[in-house]
Amino acid sequence: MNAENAKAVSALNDLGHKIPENLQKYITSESVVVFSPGRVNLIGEHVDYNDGLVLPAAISKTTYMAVTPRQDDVIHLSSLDFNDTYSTTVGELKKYQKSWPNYILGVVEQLQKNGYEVKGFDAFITGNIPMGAGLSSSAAIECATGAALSALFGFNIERIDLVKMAQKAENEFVGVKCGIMDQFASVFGKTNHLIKIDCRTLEYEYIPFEIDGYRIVLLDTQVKHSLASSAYNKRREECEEGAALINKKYPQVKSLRDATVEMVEECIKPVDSVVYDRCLFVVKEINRLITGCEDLKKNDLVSFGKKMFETHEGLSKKYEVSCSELDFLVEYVKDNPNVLGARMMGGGFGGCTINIVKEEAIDDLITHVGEAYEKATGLVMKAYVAEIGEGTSVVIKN
Ligand code: GAF
Repeated sequence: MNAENAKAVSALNDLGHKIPENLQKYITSESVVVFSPGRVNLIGEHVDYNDGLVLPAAISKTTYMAVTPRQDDVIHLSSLDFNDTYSTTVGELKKYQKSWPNYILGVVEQLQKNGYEVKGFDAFITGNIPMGAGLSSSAAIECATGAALSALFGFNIERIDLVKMAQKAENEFVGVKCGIMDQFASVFGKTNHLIKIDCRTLEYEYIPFEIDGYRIVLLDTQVKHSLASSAYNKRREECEEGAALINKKYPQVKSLRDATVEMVEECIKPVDSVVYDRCLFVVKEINRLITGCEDLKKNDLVSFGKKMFETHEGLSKKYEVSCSELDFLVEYVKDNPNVLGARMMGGGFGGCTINIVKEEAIDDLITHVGEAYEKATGLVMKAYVAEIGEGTSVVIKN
């Protein structure tokens, strides 16, 4: 590492961001180093791909990536945490069994499709985002790749275009038809702010997140059921089916964002009870986000917390993307006066619940829920207090 890099590393240390020691030895004078965070989402679940509004934030758990140019056309990928390496070439982007190299190669493919000439490079990645916990470690890898290669090869890509390419990489190369929320939150995150994103227009607004005396606590089920990505794609299809049914009678409805509860009742209920349940949840969730943001503006956390429980109920019973482990964690804290709100978060079928918890009650809560969870499921729960941090940043660029 040269003197400039050493300075950058120590400046980052001062900001509480450490370039992990295991990564430092791979940083040369030609390297670019970026970090890209995971995310939480306060409310607005499974609505991004229905053109709705969402309220995520980047967290201070991040992926770090160092990329260095090569003289040939080889792409060499190395995960320091998995102790795993993959090699391919810029002309032959293979899909692997393991998902992490695909997140990187999917972004390379998008760059190429958009006319950027990616040359050979070495990438080393490490990080501290819990895997499979629904905190979007995949989006973090995708966004890190876009930002790192843009800086390495001088593409100067706008942040919003990095977001779109990262999402497309997941849609097309990985095969998960995700919305835009995770990649947007990872790139646009801002310390101590939520991002209210309109997923149709991509306009966004930062909302200061001040919950005096309370913290966001993530309770991690430690499960990730295998049907997650196929069920996710199926939900998206069901929503599109529902929107098309409404569109026949109300042509102004292009997606569920434009629909009302009454339209869902009139046009979908008589036709398909499953699609009806899915769409009813989405339309109500979009409305819940709007009123939830008003609660936050008025600092009415009690009312906001109730909405989180309602969201969980809908995701579990109507949208059917929860699982017994997530339901257990939400049910267990429901009547606890120190917990204002709790719900499953992200795509579902495992991962974390997000909880708003009184600061002084956090330790006790984690102990008690953890014991009860282990007794009920035989699994050891994990818990994290989420700090809201910065979005994707290039931290070393020569
Ligand atoms: C996953 C997806 F990647 C997001 O786009 C979003 O749909 C979320 O599930 C559910 O709100 O994280």
